[in-house]
Amino acid sequence: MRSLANPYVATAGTASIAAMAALAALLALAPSAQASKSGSDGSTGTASVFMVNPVQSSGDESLTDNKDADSAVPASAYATVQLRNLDGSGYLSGKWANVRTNTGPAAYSTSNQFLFTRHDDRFEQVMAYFWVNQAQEYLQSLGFGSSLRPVNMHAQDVRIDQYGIDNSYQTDKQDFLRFGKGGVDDAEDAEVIVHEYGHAVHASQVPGFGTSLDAGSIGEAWGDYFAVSVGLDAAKQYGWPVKAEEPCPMDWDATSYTAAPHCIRRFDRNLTVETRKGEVHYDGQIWSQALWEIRKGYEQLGLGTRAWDTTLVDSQFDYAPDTSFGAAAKATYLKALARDGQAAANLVRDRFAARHITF
Ligand SMILES: [Ca+2]
Ligand SMILES: [Ca+2]
Ligand SMILES: [Ca+2]
Ligand SMILES: [Zn+2]
Repeated sequence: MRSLANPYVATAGTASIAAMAALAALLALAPSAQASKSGSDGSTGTASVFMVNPVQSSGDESLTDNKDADSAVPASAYATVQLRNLDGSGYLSGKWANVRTNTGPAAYSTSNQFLFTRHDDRFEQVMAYFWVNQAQEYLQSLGFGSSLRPVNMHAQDVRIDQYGIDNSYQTDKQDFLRFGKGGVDDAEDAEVIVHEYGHAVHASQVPGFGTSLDAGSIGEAWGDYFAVSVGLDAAKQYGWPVKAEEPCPMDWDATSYTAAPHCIRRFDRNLTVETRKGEVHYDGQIWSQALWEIRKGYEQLGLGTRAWDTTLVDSQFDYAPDTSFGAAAKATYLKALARDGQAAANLVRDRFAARHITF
């Protein structure tokens, strides 16, 4: 194994990753005890995660998966973070996320210490727990579940799976998110995790959402936008670097299938309803560009991105399961008018109109 500087904590500066992994493995061997050491009630823990993803935090577009090798990603791509809302069982389950695995052992720690690197399958379990919790905390910080209606405010089931192809998905019927391992393991990129969580958000707001081409496209667009927004908010919260383009979802997962700069999709392709292809991910870029430009407009109006995200999420309650672009844009306009005033509403109308979405 190539020797790397320790990415975790200052007090363990001389330990190798191999030694840390061995320690972590020992900690995982005692499934009878209850987690109790960190936090008065065992609800908090310590974890190693990517700062959204290694490409976004480093700006290094030349990083590649290299068959899941630890050496493919510098130690500086990891941050040590607090895990919150754990249930005290020692597993990665808690108030807002329950992580299960069909590949490798379930992460377990009697002291809620989850310090793994990417080659260890438990790293993706940790990423999934941290980022699902982070996304729910973000929604709650906007008022959802207190001053506003709750949004997917329950323990979301998540599976890490040896799913063969490079795909992850959310299924409404069984209500779990599933992350595969094609190319870069999907759950190594927070923007993949939060994108999928975005589908669960829509499903919780409007049961059965996504039955028309437009609604399906809105679902993909929202997932991409939400992934970027939650990641940027987390970067601000924790002081993490953002060295890649902001409107770029899944910079790390996309190294397997895009040329640099690696973005699975973009918010600046100037697509309109006339240039759509009838495929929800592609056509979603029509909608996500409007969402991104409205975000920028809210900043210019002095309202800020959090106000826009609040308005956007609140408006989504009003989208029909088979909505058209026009009807959803109108619902968003009306919510912006009610919450943020005429200038904000005009901005919403204009940015959708620029994509040829009118009402
Ligand atoms: Ca991995
Ligand atoms: Ca992948
Ligand atoms: Ca990104
Ligand atoms: Zn999707």
